[in-house]
Amino acid sequence: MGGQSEDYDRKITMWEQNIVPPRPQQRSTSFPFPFPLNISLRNPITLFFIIISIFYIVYSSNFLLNNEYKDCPTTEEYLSDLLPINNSSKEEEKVEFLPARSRFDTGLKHIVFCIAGSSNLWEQRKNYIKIWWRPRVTRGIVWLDMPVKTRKNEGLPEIRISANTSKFPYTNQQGIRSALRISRVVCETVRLGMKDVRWFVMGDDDTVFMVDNVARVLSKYDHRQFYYVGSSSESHLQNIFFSYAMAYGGGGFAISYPLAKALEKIQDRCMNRIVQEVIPPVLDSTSDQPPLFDGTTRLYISLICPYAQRAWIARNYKGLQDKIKLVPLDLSNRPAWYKEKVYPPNKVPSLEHNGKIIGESLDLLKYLDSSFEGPSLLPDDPAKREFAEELLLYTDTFGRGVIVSLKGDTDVGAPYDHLETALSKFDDGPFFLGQFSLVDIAYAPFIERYHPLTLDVKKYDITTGRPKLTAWIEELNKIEAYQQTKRDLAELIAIQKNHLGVVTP
Ligand SMILES: N[C@@H](CCC(=O)N[C@@H](CS)C(=O)NCC(=O)O)C(=O)O
Repeated sequence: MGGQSEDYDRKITMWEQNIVPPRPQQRSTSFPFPFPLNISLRNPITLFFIIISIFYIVYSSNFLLNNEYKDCPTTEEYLSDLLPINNSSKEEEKVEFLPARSRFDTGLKHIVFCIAGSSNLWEQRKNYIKIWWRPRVTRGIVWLDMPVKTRKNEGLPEIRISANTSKFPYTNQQGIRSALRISRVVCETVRLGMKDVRWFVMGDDDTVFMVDNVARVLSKYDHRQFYYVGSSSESHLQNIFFSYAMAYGGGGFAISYPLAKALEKIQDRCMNRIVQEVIPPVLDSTSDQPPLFDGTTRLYISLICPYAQRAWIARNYKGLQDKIKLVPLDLSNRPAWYKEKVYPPNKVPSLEHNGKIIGESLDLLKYLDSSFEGPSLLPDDPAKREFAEELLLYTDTFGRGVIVSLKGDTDVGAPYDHLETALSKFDDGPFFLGQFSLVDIAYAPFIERYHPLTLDVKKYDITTGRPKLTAWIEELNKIEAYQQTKRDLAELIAIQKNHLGVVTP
């Protein structure tokens, strides 16, 4: 005790020796804090920290105040949003809604671990898995990008190779493409059809699970309902970028069986849908020409041209975002090299492919469909193909009819009546040929402009009394390939009015 108190005294002495007499307080530019902090607002570093602190406080209070924890939607509510309308009468497709119980007999045998790993880190990362994995007790799969060397009796889960995800568009320049593969590990595990599964637990290859704890926590939740259990990331930045209201693979998260089954049905479709393409910069007369015929396929467009939009929609619909590079041009300040070296007609769209340049939007639709993979833009039915030709031919007549009516006194409705009749020909879908096709693509950019333009200039709504056309517009707007090509409508209308020389009355 005596030794300790001497030590304490010595420390006190040292502290006392270090006390510096307070400096005289600066006037006006210092905060009047009751402690000797010399904070000057003129100091840029101090200002920087104050601004950052204000941002932080505002951000955090916003998060805390607006983070209302509403009652979780029921499984039925979730299902109605997530699943396509299901007319099927199959019994097994129906989800049962059972009364809630307070605790369930969920054990380790009901849990399947879905581990996302990578082949190049496998030799180190597998040691993390060995810490928690219990051979013949825990169930699960490690999903890798490529095969790795394995040894017998290593006490590790089964290794499988993830499916190829190159067909999915990926345009996040800050991200890494492997995120697509990793996001699919739960769905890929669901597809294995393992028996008696209540929960799928996703984790990274360096996540260490306390497996008994996992089972104990999950037994609190009704595995027959939709549940997604986990926690926000330990990284503040991740939460800010993505969301505080989501769980991350680093700490692992669990998905109940019915939710995993529902997600498995829609995830790939969602991945095709939600990726917003980053459009490359628009090239003008000051821009260098991109290399010509270097093996890259390029679609030269203008972001506001309806003809170019046709080819752009077709490229997106066929899922060719990675294969066909967009080259947007500023037509009002066009680069001279475009006419001289790329496309002498000097119009957009044009496609650079296999050492040649192809132009004319309607020809391009057919070319894109026949020369590239992806969903077909024309049905096989010869009657539908014949009707497609007829409607493609009509595009010019239609355009002329609309323009004449906008500028003069001819019947505004006549061109749309023609479309309404055409849309009634096939009743196996809301589109011109029943299912979505290149005919819809040919008309879409023009209706997009003419609909509001006619309303503005002629006070005439083209959808009134035309249920087929109304439904067509509604369904068209749900097509992501088209959505992604839409620009600011007010700007498009202003351009059209200027181009046609029409004014709002
Ligand atoms: N018939 C062409 C028309 C293309 C077209 O007129 N594009 C306009 C832009 S919307 C253009 O390039 N105009 C430039 C010009 O005429 O000099 C097609 O269908 O591709």
